[in-house]
Amino acid sequence: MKLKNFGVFLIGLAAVAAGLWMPMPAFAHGEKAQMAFLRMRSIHWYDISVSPTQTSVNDEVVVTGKFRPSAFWPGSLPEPVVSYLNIGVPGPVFVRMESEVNGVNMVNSTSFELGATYDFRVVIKARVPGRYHVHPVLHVEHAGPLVGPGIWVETSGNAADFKHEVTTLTGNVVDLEKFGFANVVSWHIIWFVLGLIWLVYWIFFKGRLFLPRYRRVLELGDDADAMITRT
Ligand SMILES: [Cu+2]
Repeated sequence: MKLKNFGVFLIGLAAVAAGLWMPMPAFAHGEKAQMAFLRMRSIHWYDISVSPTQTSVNDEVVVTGKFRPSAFWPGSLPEPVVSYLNIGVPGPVFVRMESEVNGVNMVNSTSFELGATYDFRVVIKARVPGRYHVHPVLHVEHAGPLVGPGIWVETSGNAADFKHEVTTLTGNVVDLEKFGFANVVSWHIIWFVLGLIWLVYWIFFKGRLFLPRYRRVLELGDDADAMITRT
């Protein structure tokens, strides 16, 4: 075998080997690609703990840690005057049960001072099985979400087993997964039927109002080509 042919053979072998190599799924979802001024000068997150990281549907996961709105907050970013502590996960795979900042109930929005340190604790409950990156996140009005470090949590079990019931002050037990669902369905049906009647009326009884060109063709009959002019 000539040296050149041997080289081609080696490259071919390398290509086949590369094809056999199992590609790893991409894990990142943009958090590392955030602009430097967001990562270095907005919210500093530290001592973040997510526990447990192996869980099953209906189990609670506690997210704790500290954050400090930077004293060097960028001028181009609205300050956390109205901000909301939340958990960043892909979709409603957990529900939030409790949220507190410095030991104070914080299910609502609040204001944070630049340069101060805050201690937070959020309790979430596993809803959908899967492997999720759980981040603490601070939503700042006009600035958007500022995410903290993500920690993988693996939820096992069956989504159908998820229970989310609360007892009201009057003693009623309400299933928050289905509460008001019949209302949602009936209003959808009502508006869908009304919309359909409206469409049928204007299309079939008012002479195809949505299709002006079709109406014009009908009017002109054999002379429909007259619609097309050189100008
Ligand atoms: Cu993440």
